[in-house]
Parts: sequence; C-alpha cells; structure tokens
Amino acid sequence: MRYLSAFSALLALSSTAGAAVSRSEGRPQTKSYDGYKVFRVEVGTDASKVSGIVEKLGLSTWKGAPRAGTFSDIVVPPQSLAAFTKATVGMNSAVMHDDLGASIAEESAFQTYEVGAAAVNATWFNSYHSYADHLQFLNDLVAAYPTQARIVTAGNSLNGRAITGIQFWGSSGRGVKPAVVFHGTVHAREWVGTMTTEYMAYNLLTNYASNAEIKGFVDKYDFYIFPVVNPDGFVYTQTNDRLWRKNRQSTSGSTCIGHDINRNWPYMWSVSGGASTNPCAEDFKGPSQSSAPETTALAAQLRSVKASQGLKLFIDYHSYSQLFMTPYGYSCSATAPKNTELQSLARGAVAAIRAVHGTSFRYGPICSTIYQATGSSVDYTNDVVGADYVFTSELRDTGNYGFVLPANQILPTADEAYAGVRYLLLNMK
Ligand code: 0X9
Ligand code: ZN
Repeated sequence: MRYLSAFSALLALSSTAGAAVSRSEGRPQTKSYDGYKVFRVEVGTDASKVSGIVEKLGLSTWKGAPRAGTFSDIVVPPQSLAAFTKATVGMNSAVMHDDLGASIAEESAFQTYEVGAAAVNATWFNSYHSYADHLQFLNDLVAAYPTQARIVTAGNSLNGRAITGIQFWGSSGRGVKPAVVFHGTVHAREWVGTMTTEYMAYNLLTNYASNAEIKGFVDKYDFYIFPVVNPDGFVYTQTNDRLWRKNRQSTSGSTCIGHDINRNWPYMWSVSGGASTNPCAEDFKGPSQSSAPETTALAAQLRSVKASQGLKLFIDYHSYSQLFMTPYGYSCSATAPKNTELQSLARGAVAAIRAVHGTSFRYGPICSTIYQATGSSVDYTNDVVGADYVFTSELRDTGNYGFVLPANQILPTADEAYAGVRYLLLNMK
C-alpha cells in the first residue's frame, strides 16, 4: 500500500500523464500542534483540582470539563508543559500524544483516490480523506449501483455546502420501506465517524448481491446515510484546525465562532445544565434553538422521511469513548418510553461489537452514561420525529489516541460498528 501526502500526490499527478485521474486536496494546516502533548489525567474524587489547573493554564480538554471519577484528556501547548507537569505532580496520568503535530501529520497522509466506480473498494478505508474525495466516493458508490442508490441532500450548511448523503434500497424500490438513517461527523473532528458511516453504505451495497442476510436488510429498509452532517466544520478541520468541533457560525456580541449542532436541536433546548450559553465554549447551544441551518435541515429531513415512509432506526455516530447510548441526554430522570427494549438492544449490540475484535463498549442512556446533553439529535429524533429506535454511538478509542485515531484503526472500527448495526437489524421489532 502506498500512502501519499497531498503534496507528493500532486507531484505524482503532474508527472504521470495518461494515468487514471486521481485527486487529493491540499491540506494547509494554519494551526500547528507541533510540540503539543495530550495527557490523560485521572481526575479523582475532587474535580476542582484538575479543572483548576485547566482553567489557570487556559488549556482545552477533549471530553468536556473534568468530572470526578473519570479521566480528563487535556491538550497542553509547549509553553505550558513545564507548568502543567509541575501542577500535576502526584496525579495519575498517561501521555496520549507525545507530539500532537506529528500524530496529525501521520493521520493526514491521505491515500490518493482514483476517481470512478472501479475505485469503490476496501482500500478506501485504509486512510482518511479530503471532503471533496468523500463526495466523490459517494458519487462513485452510486455510479456502481445506479439502480438501487442515489445521492440525497438535506439542505445546505451555513456556508452553502449541500449536506450530502446516499440513499439506497432493495427489491421493492426507492422510498417505500421504513427508513434507517445514520449521521456521521456532526462534530467536525470526529473523523472516524465519517469513515464508519461510509463503511455501512459500502458494506451493504457491495455485498447485497452475494450475501442473503445483507440482501434481506436492504430489501426490508430504505437506508439514508449522511457521513458528514457538518460539512463546514469538517472542511475547517482539514484547512485550518484539526481539532475544530462546531459549525462555523458567528454569534452577535461575541468574536467566538461556532454553534454546537448537537446542542441546538429544537427539543428541550432550554433545559439548563446540558450545554453552554458561552459562544466560546465547545458545547455552545447557540443563541436560540435551531440557530444553526444544519440543525434545521437535518431535522426537516428526518421529519420528512418519517412522514413519507416511517423511520425505523436512527444512529448518530461520534467518537471517542466506545459507547452505545440511548435517549435521553436532556435529563437523567426521564426514561424513554421504550427504555427496556432499547437497553436490551444496546446490550446486544455491544456484545456483537465485542465479538469482532474484542473491543468493549459500554451502553445506557446518554445522561447517566456520560453527561447531561440538551438539544441533541437523539432526544429530538426520539420524541419529536418519533423514530422507532434511536441510538448514538461513540466509536474508538477510549483514550489512547482520541480524536486523532490512526488510520489503521478505521477498518476495525467500522466493521465492529457494523456488527452492532447488524444486531439491531436482526432484532428490532
Ligand atoms: O457531547 C456530545 O455531544 C457527545 N460526545 S462528543 O465527545 N462526541 O461530543 C455525546 C452526546 C450524546 N450524543 C448524541 N446525542 N448524539
Ligand atoms: Zn461528538
């Protein structure tokens, strides 16, 4: 296998006249993480100790504010290393990235993509890819199965990018069976979610003709897979800052950019405690519900699918933490009407995931499993859209690499995630 950086890919292109068209976008990273380290620190019983250090040194964390009894994954720039090391003496900690810049560079060695239906093969999952190549891959997948797949869009992002997905169907034709909808990469830096949702489409389409079980799934449900529901943020992670999370929306009265789309859905949005009202925070809920055009577009797409054909299953894929979660995020005391069945399905999915590569996922309602999160896709899709089964999964890992997961883990992440989906497809009523 040959991996090419964007630059060497360009050189290769210009020097091989007549070769298959290949493309790989340039990746100017204006924000350098060279010399940054990422530490995983055990928080202990008193969270204020670690959060005090984070605040004093102005550090960012990858998984929200430090919480008692958990680990906190903390990004430390070179100029704060000495102070951080001194402040954390005696605390249990491990190094996740010794040089975050080097880890990002390694992860960003995108394989060149040979455009065309012949390019639809498993090597796609050997590296991460540019946004343009993701769109091309979806187009090529459709080109390979033109009678049973098409490109769909769920409105436009703030910056005018079409939120693009692939719809595919089986022997009954398009749009007649209940829908299964998967979202990936609402949080822009969670790249393995893009690859994993694409793998679902790839696996189901390429094996439809040869695998009776898969044919059964695709004949029974109409699939809509949106690998990048936050395209502006995703592009920004590839052009400006690998660790960007939110969309790219401004807020009046603040110089900070970004609304967290997964805190912006118009259901229980005003409940306090599950999102930030600070425009500079990573989990900023937006100045009003549905302030983000992406939220509005995605909500409308889900409602329309539900109205026209029914919505059997919705899964919102994130990373990282290895979790398989159910409603609700907004409250730890509210219980989803179907909670018993949802927990039983989640338990089964987690066992199926573990059977593939031994990867352990935990499961349970969002609020009690991780933290309270208001205005999330899951609560809206469960209660407002009225989908039959709603989940959200945090993919690999549990804190060795976090968001910057090496490319050789894409395929195992995706095929174990498929095993979870397979369990649901076999066991949902
Ligand atoms: O905080 C979040 O939005 C999610 N964790 S992440 O680190 N990926 O940002 C978890 C919230 C629950 N997920 C959904 N409601 N989809
Ligand atoms: Zn996320």
